[in-house]
Amino acid sequence: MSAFPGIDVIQYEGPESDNPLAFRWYNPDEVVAGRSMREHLRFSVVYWHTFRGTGSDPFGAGTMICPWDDGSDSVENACNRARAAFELFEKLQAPYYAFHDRDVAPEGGTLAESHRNFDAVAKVLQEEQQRSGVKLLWGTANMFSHPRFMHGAATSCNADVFAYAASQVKKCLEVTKELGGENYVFWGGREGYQTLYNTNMRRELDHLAKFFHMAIDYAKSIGFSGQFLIEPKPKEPTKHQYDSDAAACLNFLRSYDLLDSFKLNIEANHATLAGHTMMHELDYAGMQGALGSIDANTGDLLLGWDTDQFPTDYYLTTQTMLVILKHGGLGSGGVNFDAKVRRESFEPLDLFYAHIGGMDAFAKGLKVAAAILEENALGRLVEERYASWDSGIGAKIEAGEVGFAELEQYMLEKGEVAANASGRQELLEAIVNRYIDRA
Ligand code: XUL
Ligand code: CO
Repeated sequence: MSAFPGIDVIQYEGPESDNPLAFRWYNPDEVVAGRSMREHLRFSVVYWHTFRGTGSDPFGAGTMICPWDDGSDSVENACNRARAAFELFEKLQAPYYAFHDRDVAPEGGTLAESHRNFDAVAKVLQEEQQRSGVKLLWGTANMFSHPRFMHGAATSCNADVFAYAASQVKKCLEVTKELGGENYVFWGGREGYQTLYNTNMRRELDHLAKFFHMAIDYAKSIGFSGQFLIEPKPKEPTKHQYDSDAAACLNFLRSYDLLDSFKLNIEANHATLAGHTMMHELDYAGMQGALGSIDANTGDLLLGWDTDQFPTDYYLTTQTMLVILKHGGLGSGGVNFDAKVRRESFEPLDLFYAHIGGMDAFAKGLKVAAAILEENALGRLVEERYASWDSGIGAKIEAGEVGFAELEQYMLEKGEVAANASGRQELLEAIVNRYIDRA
C-alpha cells in the first residue's frame, strides 16, 4: 500500500515550470563544475522530523497527519513507518537518509529490549536500502530525550549514564556499519550545563573526550570506516553546550588529541544561534580541513530559537555552496535536511513541497556559486585586496624574514602607510545579485 498515493517520482521540469511537484533547478544528472548535481549535493532526508515529528510545539499538541502510522510504539508500526519513509526518499530522488537510533525503533523497557527493537527495524531498513538504492548518510544515537539523560550523556554527573550512553553508541555504531552508513554524528544534545554552580566543567570535558576516544577505538575494532562528525550548537536544550561553535569544537578536539578522527557537521540554524553566519562556520571548519557535512535548514530571526525551517533563501544556499566548493566539496558528507515543516503545514503533501523547495534552492545555489567561482567574480577582488602581501614587506612578514625591529626600521624610512583601498562590499553584494539573476 502506498503511503503517498497519487504522487509520482519528482522530475526535473526546468525553471519555467509552475508544477509544485517538479524540480525547477535540481536536475540530478546535470553537470556543474565538473560533477553532477547529485554528486555535489548528496541530498539526505532526516527521519526524525519527517517521520517522527508530530508538529507539536511548547504550546500545542501535534498536528501532522501520517496515514501510514498507527500511532503506537510497536516494532511493527516502526517497520511500516520505515517502508513509508523509503517511499518518500525514492519519490524525492534523495540518495541518502539519516536517523537517530530512537527515531527508527522504539525504546524498550530495558537496554536489551531497545537493542532488539533496533535490530528488528534495521533489518527492514537494510531491505529497503537494497530495494531502493537509497543509502545511509549517517547514524546517531539519541542521548537527550529520555529522562535518564537529564544531566547529559557522556558529560553526566552520574557515571552510570556515561556507561548507558556508551552502550547505546556501541550499538548504534554496529547498526550504522551494518547499513553502510558513510558517517557517524555526535550532536551534544545535553552535553553542557544549565548552571556553573553545580558543574565541574573540567571533569565533564575530560569525560566527553574519553567517550569519543572509546568510540573511535570501538569503531576501529569492528571495522567501521565512516567519518566521525561533531555537530556544533551553542545552546538548546542546555544554556551552554560544549560543542558551541566550529571554533570551540576544533579547540576541544585539538586539546584532547581527537583532531585526526573528527570533522564537523555544520547546521545553519545552529550557526545563527551561535551569533555567526552559516558562511562563517563553514569557512572556519573548511580552513582547518574539518568541513565534513551540513545540516541544511534555516532559522527565523524574529523567533530566535532553533526553528529548523526548510531553507529556501538563495543567498543562504549560494553562500553555503560558495564555501563548500571553495573547500573542495563535502567528501563523504551531504546536504542533510535537518528541517521540519511548520505546525500549520500538517499534510503528507507538505513534506514534498518542503523538500522540493529546499532541494531546488540548493541546486540553484550550487549553480550560482559555481559560476561565481568559475569567473573568479569575487576572488579577483579578494586577491587584489591582499596584493600588498604578495611582494615587498608583506611577503617578508609572511616568510618570517622580519621582526618588530626591521618593521620599525621599514616604517621609519617610509614615514606613512600606503593608501588603503575601498572594501567594495556593496559592489560585491551587487555582483552576487547579478549571478543569482543570471543562473
Ligand atoms: C538538534 C539537531 C539534531 C542533530 C542530530 O538541534 O540538529 O537533530 O542533527 O542529533
Ligand atoms: Co542537526
